[in-house]
Amino acid sequence: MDKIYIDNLEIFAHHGVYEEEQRLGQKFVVSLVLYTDTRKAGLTDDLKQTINYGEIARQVTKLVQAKNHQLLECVAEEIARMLLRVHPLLKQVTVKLSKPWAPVGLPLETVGVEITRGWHEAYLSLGSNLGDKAAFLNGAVTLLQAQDDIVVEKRSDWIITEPYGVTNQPVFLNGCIKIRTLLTPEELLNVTQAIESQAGRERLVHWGPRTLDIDILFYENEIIGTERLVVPHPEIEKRIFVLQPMAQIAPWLRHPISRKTISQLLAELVKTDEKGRL
Ligand code: A4P
Ligand code: MG
Repeated sequence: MDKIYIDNLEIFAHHGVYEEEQRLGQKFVVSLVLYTDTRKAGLTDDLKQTINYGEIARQVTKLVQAKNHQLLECVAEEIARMLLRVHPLLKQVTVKLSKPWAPVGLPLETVGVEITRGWHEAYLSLGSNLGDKAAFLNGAVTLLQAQDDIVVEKRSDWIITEPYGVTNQPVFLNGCIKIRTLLTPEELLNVTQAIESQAGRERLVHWGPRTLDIDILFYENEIIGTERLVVPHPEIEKRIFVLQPMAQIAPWLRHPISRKTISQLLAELVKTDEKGRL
């Protein structure tokens, strides 16, 4: 991806663990790598098509001086988050923050932290088979959208589906959404589980009836297998109630393990189902 640089922006501010650092203040030096597509700006010579580095430098200065923190890590995280949220053309940012006057008492040149943060694309599946199902699904979208670090970009139709797994339960309303998020996969799971709880979800029966179920289907092309989180969701290729709505919003998306597209997975599942019924 293209990059825009800001090197060694000096800011006088009051961060640090020591009381003197908070009281007297010191010099901080910020360098940024702004990852963005500069192609349009390059062809049109139009400032509106790109990120204005003057504006960014002023925003960063204001932010660094607005509040006192103990840790450079915290200041760097705030800078990255603010820039990614304010500038839609910014996909990713590297923030390097150093303290040339750090009170370490030894002859070092500088100390600092460097972090890279960015927007991540993810797909979620939503399901409900109790109460006002549409209201639960719509409510989940509204709550996700209300999160500072999540943008809902696409939504499938809500479709009525027959229960899978435990079959003697009411029909489901299912759908999928595409989001963009600054959260890590685990943080995203914390948010989706909090929204499930808000919808009065009780985990009584595995695969049993529920007011709201939110599963993380894909998070970029990441393959995750921890005790709490398996991504891509391991049941995607077996579930028509996931593949049908996914085919509406991302038919070309490739499963990172099988490398098959959603359309392919759906066609294969429909075929196996038909064979099963013969
Ligand atoms: N977990 C691991 N990976 C993930 C992930 N990618 N996304 C863990 C979300 N959670 C993940 O989930 C149990 C644990 O899975 C979580 O604590 C999390 O740490 P749960 O939602 O508490 O339990 P559950 O929903 O009963 O089990 P599970 O396996 O999530 O079931 P599913 O996969 O959600 O399936 N039929 C139709 N037609 N439509 C449906 O929506 N849903 C289910 C439930 C069954 N049949 C259905 C439908
Ligand atoms: Mg679930």
